[in-house]
Amino acid sequence: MAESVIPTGTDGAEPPLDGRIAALRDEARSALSATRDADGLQEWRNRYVGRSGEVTLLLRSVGSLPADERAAFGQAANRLKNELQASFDERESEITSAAGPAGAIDVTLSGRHPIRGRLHPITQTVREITSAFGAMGFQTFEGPEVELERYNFTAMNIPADHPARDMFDTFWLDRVDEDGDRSILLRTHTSPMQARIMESQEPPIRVVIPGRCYRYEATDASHEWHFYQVEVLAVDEGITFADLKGTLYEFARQVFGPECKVRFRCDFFPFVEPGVEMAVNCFNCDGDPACRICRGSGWLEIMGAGMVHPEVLRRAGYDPGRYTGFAAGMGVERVAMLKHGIEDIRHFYANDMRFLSQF
Ligand code: FA5
Repeated sequence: MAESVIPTGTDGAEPPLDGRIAALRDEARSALSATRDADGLQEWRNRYVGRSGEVTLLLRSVGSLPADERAAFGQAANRLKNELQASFDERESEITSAAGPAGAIDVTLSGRHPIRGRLHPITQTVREITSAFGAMGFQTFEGPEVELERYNFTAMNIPADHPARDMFDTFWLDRVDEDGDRSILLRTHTSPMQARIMESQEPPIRVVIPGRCYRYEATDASHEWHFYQVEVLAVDEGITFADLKGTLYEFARQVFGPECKVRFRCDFFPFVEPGVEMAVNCFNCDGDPACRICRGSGWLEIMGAGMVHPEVLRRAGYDPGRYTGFAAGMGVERVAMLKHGIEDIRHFYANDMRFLSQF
């Protein structure tokens, strides 16, 4: 038994048994009233009533006493144990209620940092593209992803059975109209919004339309079966090919920086005449034949563009003799890949936080 707990007489002799119990009671009580928090309570419990506590040891010592003293001492030690346990419970509830209703909350602990969300890199790129055009006076519109065949194809000068429909491998919805033709699809490009905008507004028109598109194609490093495009449309009197070049070049400088170079080459789309593809210089090389990104050409195509076909204007109810316009459709993932040097489009939709948290 610890000397500090069981006082001995001044002459070194053991005090009487009930004196030892009384001394331990006094000491334990005053230690209990000095406790201030949960840690202090735990420490007290270990010291007095825990498995190796003073009272427990006292009880264990009963067996070593002379037989005629055991019963009285054992009862007194048990009483002490129960009494101290009751005092402990009381003190514990005093301390807990003094800590306030939340009890266990320690307001001095530092908080946990919440995980901050961020915009997906494609959303960031869409916003960057639309704000570059916004600075040139273009308004942003959105439209349906589930589209009517007549907007996706017919209004864009791609009638049924036109070979140009092969350019767009299409996801059709399982619905046929009264002629037995399929009439609803997941839009293959944002160009149908040209027709929707033109039938609802009069020129002058300057709009950009971001949105998701779907194509029934195999995926690879630069192709996804779903991807974003931003459509650009300007229609007014006197719009020329020079406006198309100037606007798209300015967009490229805004998004890729003032050193960016662009290249226009002839291309075919049934809804523009003439049609072009626009490419920007490769971020990875300067025409290195071994470059995996541009395959040695030094250029990366990011959009199709051209002067709005007179037939598309006519179908929309505009007079092609009076109005002209230009249109473009760019791949947002391709723009993001160029800007950030990303080699594989599939990273964007793999939901890997190691990739996404870089943006
Ligand atoms: C079109 O979709 C035309 N509607 C673009 C257009 C609009 C031309 C207005 C003229 C006037 P194209 O199929 O080339 O064109 O697609 C345009 C861009 O979308 C491509 O340059 C590319 O950046 C992106 N794109 C096309 N297919 C995919 C795909 N499977 N995965 C990722 N991006 C794609």
